Amino acid sequence: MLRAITLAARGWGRVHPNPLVGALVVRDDQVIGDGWHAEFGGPHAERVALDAAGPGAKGATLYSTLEPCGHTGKQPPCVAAIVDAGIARVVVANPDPNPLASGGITRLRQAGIVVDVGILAREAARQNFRFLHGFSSPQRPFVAVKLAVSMDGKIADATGASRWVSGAEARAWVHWLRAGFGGIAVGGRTAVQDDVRLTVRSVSQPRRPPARVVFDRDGRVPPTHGIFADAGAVPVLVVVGSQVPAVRRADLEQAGARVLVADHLNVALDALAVAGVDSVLVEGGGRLAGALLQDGLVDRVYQVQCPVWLGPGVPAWDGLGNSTIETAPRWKVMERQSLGCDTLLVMEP
Ligand code: AOF
Ligand code: ZN
Repeated sequence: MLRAITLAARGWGRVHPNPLVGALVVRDDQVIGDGWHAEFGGPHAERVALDAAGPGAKGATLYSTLEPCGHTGKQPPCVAAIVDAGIARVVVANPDPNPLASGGITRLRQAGIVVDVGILAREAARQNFRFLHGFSSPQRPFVAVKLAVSMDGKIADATGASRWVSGAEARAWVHWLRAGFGGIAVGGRTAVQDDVRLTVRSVSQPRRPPARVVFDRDGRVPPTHGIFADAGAVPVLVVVGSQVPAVRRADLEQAGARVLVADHLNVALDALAVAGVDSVLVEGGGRLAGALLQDGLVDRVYQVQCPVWLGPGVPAWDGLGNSTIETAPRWKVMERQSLGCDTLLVMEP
């Protein structure tokens, strides 16, 4: 199943709003076919794996990271392909929450196939967060915060310079990560200080480029900012507080931005969901990260830990309230990974 999850990752940035899915056909402990969902609307992972396995699939086991579909959508039902191939057993990580497609497990069992559900369910769900979140909590986006942090907990030096706290590998990885989100966000201060573009600049391009989002409560980002240059091609949403004058909002709109008005972060997130941003990767600054964490609005943290000391500088998670060792929020590390000289920690509450 771990191998199927690894295969599913190849669809990152290409399959949404459909799921990331990987599948394997295994016979006598040998993988005789594998597949993944590579492109939205394209062949499903299970069918690709069955096609690769050919007639050897008869009596074999199929592993899939998601319940095989029982419906005809843009693709024919995987359940029919599995039954036709003579598969004896199906191992599934997660049931499919999509009411149109679900019911596959029941139908496989009715056809006399042994089905085991829940193998590496949490790992597969973590990978498919965007698809699953869309069914469980569509009223607000999935919120991940990504920060590159020094040994002493800073994301920029005392002058505000953050280029580059992390190394080249980590920076390339961030562009890959961006491709899997519906929006990439920063606070207003960071947008100005770092002159951000928030585009995906990597070899593999997302099917739809993520929207750029600036949480700019005080209306700091000038309408002349470079982020608006290509606002026609990749949307820019600016969330301002209600005290920002209407003329400033009009100027931002004139520059190509879509302006949302919200005085609280949770309201801002709801407004983003209404605007079609289903998931957002927040890349700073420290105050926005701290405020989101403090308000319990963060679903996942990608923290890139970097072997550098910045001394006085910009704190990573600014403005958190007092806590003691006993009461401090303590999260689970779900993944650790080397990114060149840096270390990625993926954390969840
Ligand atoms: C995928 N890829 O590998 C699997 C999916 O419109 P369709 O026919 O592509 O069906 C999409 C639904 O099928 C999707 O939302 C999910 O519920 C189910 N399984 N979808 O795109 C796959 N296995
Ligand atoms: Zn299918």
